[in-house]
Amino acid sequence: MRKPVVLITGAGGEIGHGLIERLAARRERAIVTIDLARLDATMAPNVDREVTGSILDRGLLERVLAEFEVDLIFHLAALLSTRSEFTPVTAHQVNVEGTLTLLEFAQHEGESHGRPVTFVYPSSVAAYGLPDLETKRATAKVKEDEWLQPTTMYGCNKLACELMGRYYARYYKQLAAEPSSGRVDFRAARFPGLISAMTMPSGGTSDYAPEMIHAAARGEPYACFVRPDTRIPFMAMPDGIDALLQLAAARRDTLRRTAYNVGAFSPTADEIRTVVLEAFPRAEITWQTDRKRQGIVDSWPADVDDSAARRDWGFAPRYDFARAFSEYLIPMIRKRYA
Ligand code: AKB
Repeated sequence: MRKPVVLITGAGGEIGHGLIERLAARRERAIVTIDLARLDATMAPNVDREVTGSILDRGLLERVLAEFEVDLIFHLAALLSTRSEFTPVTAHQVNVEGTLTLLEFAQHEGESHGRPVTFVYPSSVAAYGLPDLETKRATAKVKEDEWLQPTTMYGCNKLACELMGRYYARYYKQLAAEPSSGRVDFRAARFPGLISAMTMPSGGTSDYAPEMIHAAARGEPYACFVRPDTRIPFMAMPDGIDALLQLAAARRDTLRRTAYNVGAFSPTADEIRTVVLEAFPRAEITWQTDRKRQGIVDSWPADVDDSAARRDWGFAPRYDFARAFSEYLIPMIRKRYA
């Protein structure tokens, strides 16, 4: 009998780091990972099988299918927003075709063991696209079904994957020819910018916040690539991991949507600079706006309405802006660079 396992793609990235640590501590399922690169030495011992390769490699996925009974997937592999603008075709291949390949894999896996596979997908606020700053300022908290006109390739990819997931879930039963044929229990959380004390993101547009904090802690100058008044939602990484685990564990019949907003705090870049300077008074943080990256964050909402996630699966972030800095980011980052 094959034992149920959890499969994590893009496991070596920022979210994978925290997620593997938490899943390994729970010891509920064996952990199988897929990433293009080897996991770093601190993570590898927490994993039962580390597969090195691409999610676009169907042969590789077939070998995983043959060997393991995957009943839970965290599909984290993706190219982030700034990087996707430089290589939009590759972004589509990795972000959309990769997800489609994995949804098919999940469908086959579900058929082979007769139960739906829970497929947890980190979507993004990049799925939204507000037309101009005036509209952004007039829109306090965006709801899931509003302003879904993304302006970036990454945003288009995230929205496309949410819709493909919904298709594979056959969630809207009236549209499905055979309602019971859905073998993929797809669940997506639309994440804001995530800030981790332990790892640095790469290729994202919300990266200015973590970059500013880590540079200050390392005693390096930092030129912020967005205007001081730029406001988008953020979340501390531990709350992001909690959200994924809670969403994965939620009872299917309590979920009224396939994609949920999740948010925590929504400071301007200047407010972030102020708290960073309070913690690291010698930090040198200047402003050097990058027109393209500014355009991307200007199209993202200033904040999100996450009441559906709170109501349906009990989402409740532990860290607001003040606590994220005073109880998580500053102490952990100080320790990291000490
Ligand atoms: C990015 O900046 O691309 C990501 C995101 C908000 O999805 N951090």
